[in-house]
Amino acid sequence: MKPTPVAKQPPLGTGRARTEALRSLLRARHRLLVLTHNNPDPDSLGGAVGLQEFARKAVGIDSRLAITGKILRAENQAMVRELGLQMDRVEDVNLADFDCVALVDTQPGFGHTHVPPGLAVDIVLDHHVCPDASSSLRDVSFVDVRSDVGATSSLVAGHLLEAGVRPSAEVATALAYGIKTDTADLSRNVSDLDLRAYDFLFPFVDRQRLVAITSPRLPVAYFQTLKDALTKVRMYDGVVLCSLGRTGSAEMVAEVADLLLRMEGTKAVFCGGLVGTNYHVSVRTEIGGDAWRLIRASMEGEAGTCGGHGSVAGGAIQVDSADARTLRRLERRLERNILKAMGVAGGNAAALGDGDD
Ligand SMILES: [Mn+2]
Repeated sequence: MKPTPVAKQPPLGTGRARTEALRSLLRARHRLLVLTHNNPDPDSLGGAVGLQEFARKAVGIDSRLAITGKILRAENQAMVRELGLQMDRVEDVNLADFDCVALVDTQPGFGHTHVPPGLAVDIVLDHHVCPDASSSLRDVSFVDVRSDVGATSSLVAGHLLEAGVRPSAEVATALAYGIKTDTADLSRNVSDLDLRAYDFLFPFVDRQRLVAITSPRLPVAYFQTLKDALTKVRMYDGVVLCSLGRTGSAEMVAEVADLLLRMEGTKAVFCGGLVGTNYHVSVRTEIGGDAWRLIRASMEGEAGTCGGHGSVAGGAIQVDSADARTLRRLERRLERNILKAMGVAGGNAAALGDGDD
């Protein structure tokens, strides 16, 4: 399909004007392809199926969701299963079938995002900040990037609300779960839009299925990884560092970081783990902290990419060789940088259990 040319949208104003701009762009198209970042998380999946609902109910056009990587966390797998979310792998999709492409919860050029070469992106809906983003957004017709909003799912729910669309139970539950995970149950990085979006969705949410998604059974390997991670925790004054060494997925790095932030007295958590030849990093800070500043400071001089908002940030560093020595050196550099950025003197880290008799 040949895309119908659409004039570049003027700078977007209020919520209603944004929604109208999105609707008029989609009206000129026939079939939408929705993409997320690699290994999609609940917010990107929620935002993606929410945009599909918008395309279907506010505009009347058909769409497909296509992903790269895997659905990793047990909760995310439960989300796909419980809500019957339909998606293809990007490599299995015939790109010529689509005349409109949307990126949800990410932007062109982000390190954890694969857009097939030559595929032009028409729509970007996201809430991350990235220094290299502006140049890659130049050719995108509809850009809705709001870094003050806690979840991309909230942006998308806002468009459904503005357009008067009643979401299905599946879509509403997916969007609500996306908001819940990215805002830690509406406790961090929460904007007025996140609250309004959640209120709007709540009457449509299938609470039974939401609980099934939130508390799924976990594989034994999960507990093994957690046990290993806890033995490697290093605690400084208010700063908790943890290396998972070689690990199965970047999601586990993020999950351990979330868990450690709950430790009393913790102001910031820095967690890392090597997956293949990528060293994944997750940074979490107390509410009001700036995880984005910390991750940038820690990754100074390293070959990698990072993104984040408010008290949550993540990144990945490419390592030339995945041997133990290289890993140790990298971790030492990162540790030095983050302690410096936090204004904490290094040298005397405590391990979990150090205080026991
Ligand atoms: Mn998100």
